[in-house]
Amino acid sequence: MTCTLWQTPHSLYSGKVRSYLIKKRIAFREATPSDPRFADEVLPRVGHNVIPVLESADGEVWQDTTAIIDVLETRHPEPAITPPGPVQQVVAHFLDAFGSNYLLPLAMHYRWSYRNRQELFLRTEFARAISIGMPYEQRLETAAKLMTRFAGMLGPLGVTHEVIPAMEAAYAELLAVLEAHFRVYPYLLGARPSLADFGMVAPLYAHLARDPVPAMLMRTTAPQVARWTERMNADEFADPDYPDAAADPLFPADDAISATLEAVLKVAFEQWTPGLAADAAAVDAWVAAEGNPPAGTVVSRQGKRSVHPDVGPVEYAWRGVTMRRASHVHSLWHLARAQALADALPPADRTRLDALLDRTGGTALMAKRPARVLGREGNVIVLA
Ligand SMILES: N[C@@H](CCC(=O)N[C@@H](CS)C(=O)NCC(=O)O)C(=O)O
Repeated sequence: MTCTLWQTPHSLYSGKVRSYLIKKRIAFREATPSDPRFADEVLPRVGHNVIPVLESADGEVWQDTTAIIDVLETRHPEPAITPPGPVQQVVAHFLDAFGSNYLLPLAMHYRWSYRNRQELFLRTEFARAISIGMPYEQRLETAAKLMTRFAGMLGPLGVTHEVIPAMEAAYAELLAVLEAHFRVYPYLLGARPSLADFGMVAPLYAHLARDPVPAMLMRTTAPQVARWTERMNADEFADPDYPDAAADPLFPADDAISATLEAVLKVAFEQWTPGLAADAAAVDAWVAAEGNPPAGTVVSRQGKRSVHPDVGPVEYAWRGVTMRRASHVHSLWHLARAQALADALPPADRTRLDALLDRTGGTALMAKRPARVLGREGNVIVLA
């Protein structure tokens, strides 16, 4: 039975699910939003305009990459993408949230701040989402209008001239530690792909490895990261760089986290903590301003359904600049999955996690959360 992935090749979150489906060897076909069935039959069941959407062979429809992977994992447990160690599992969930949320503004920056250097490429990519019923030139023109809508997201994401140098320096640091890691290991947790890889490949593939300007940067400064994005899109690979992984293609025993992955965690915690704290404070302020609304209330300004809702602006110091952007509620909901796993650890495992967090600067971030728990119902984030 074959499911359908509604996607486009240049869509950040589609890349996450595609990679997952490939690595799990789940049969799927791809379809694009230019097919009228998407607007007529699929989107009404999601509730708002978004990709990716996964449609099962018997017509069930799922949205949000996290929800899609959750449901598929219950139906296709093998090959395992969950490492056996409890600390490894927390790390995998953390990096899924980090890649899927924190890196979104950076990916959008490299796509849209350099739009004029990659215009034809982007028009060609966006045209695939546009009705095939019109002449190609007209599709390219229509694509340009759609692109202007997406480019307009840079402001709410906080990407301004003032902060771009700091963002680019932060990305260079991240690429450097990832490059060092992928010289030794084919995937983040070791020999096998996990949620960590699927979350990280979302921004690092569709935008940062495919769009011409960031692709040039990645390929020339972090070629092993570029190769990992390719590896994440193939069910098997034969790179001779990892003889140990070829000999033992399992997750590391004894809940081990490699030194090179610890270096990645250190960078990730350092870069994400201030923004995440600001997002948590924004949700607390919104809950108070709304009079502590009941469970089930949609967490979004004016209750508006949106792919990534916000509850008002945030402002915080970050790497020598002041970040000003819309709050990002989804980050908190996503990170809470890692936090819940950490909270449930038995004391001995918790002690080992705490030692890791202490070494990598992650204690504050893993403790940071809004006072109210966030849930997800009907494809939107709600108060639990
Ligand atoms: N958290 C969602 C994000 C999905 C998402 O942002 N999709 C983008 C394309 S990659 C989109 O459809 N955006 C439309 C919009 O923001 O209006 C997921 O994991 O699926």
